[in-house]
Amino acid sequence: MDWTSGYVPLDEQSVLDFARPFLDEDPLDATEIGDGNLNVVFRVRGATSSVIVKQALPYLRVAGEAWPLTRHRARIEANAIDVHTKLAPGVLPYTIDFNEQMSALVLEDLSEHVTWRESLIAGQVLDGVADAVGRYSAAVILGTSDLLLPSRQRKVLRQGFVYSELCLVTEDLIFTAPYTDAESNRYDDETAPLARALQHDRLLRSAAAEMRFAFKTRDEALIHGDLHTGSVMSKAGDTRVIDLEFAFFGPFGFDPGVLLANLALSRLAHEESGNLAFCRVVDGYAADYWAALMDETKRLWNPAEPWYARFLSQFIGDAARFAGLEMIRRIVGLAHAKDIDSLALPARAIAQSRGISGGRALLLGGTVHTFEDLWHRAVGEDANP
Ligand code: SR1
Ligand code: MG
Repeated sequence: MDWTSGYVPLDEQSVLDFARPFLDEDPLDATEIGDGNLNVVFRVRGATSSVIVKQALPYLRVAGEAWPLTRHRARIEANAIDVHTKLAPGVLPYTIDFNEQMSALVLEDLSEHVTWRESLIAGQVLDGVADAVGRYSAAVILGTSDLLLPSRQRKVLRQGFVYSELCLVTEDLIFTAPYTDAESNRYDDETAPLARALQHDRLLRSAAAEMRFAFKTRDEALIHGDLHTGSVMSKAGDTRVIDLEFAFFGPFGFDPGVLLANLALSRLAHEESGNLAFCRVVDGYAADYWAALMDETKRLWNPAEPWYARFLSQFIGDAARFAGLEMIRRIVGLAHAKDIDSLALPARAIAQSRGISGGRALLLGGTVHTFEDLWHRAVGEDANP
């Protein structure tokens, strides 16, 4: 089959032929392993080697054909992997091929890695993961910003990553839907009164609108755009950041906010399950992530620059507010945090309520100036049980 003449959705059978040029062995078998909301992902294996084939569908997988999307996100992901790999070598998955017509990436198989989220849910410690992701965040944030990248180069790069269809999805799911009676919202009966109250919370709606405006207009850096703990995979000191289809030029604080929010939800889940020892691990992850981000920022940019302290202050303030929105939408919106959803009642309902309160405190509790303040607000009064 000629795989360059047009788009064909792959299945476990046809992907064998598609992937054969990259494996050169026989027999091959394939399994669809995608558990994300957007694409199909196949692992294709021979006796000695394997690859991942990730294909964009012309619609949002989690919503079905009723939510059409172009397949352009595959091109965005391929390009973003290239740019971020130059800035953070070894952190992104190695791209073996990109087939534009098929909207399919052929990627190295990280079969021995686990997602950070799954390891968090299992209570398994991954060494070095937070440090690696913190350094990655700093490298891509600073490296694609006007702080480090020469203007002319940046203007060209900027044109390749405009506000995309997936930015519209984020705009809707994080900044709008949770504060309206949107059909896409999903919440447990126990959480319904809190979820509905968000729709009438004028202060919160105003804060969400302000941050939505920041998300849409502040094209400060080529960010990952969906840096939750399911977008990180790790094994024995080798950490990778995956799923770059949401990449766009957005605000500095967005990626750190999303990441810290997902860690905070994990922390709440462990606390409500009574797993206090693992709470300390998650506290450590969050602190290590932020420390690595700051350390690498200092290394890449001149801390003697008079503007440096003010820059950092705005950075953490924004991260805190984006974190608040991410916490709330992972409880009442379309895409939930499995960390909390997998709890039994009543722990699940308590964690959900605390997640919403933490998000609200981050958005409305006054400007956050330090990481400790951010984390304390996110995980609540019982940060040190
Ligand atoms: C409909 S897509 C839902 C979510 O999945 C992605 O990973 C993003 O987080 C998005 O908001
Ligand atoms: Mg994803």
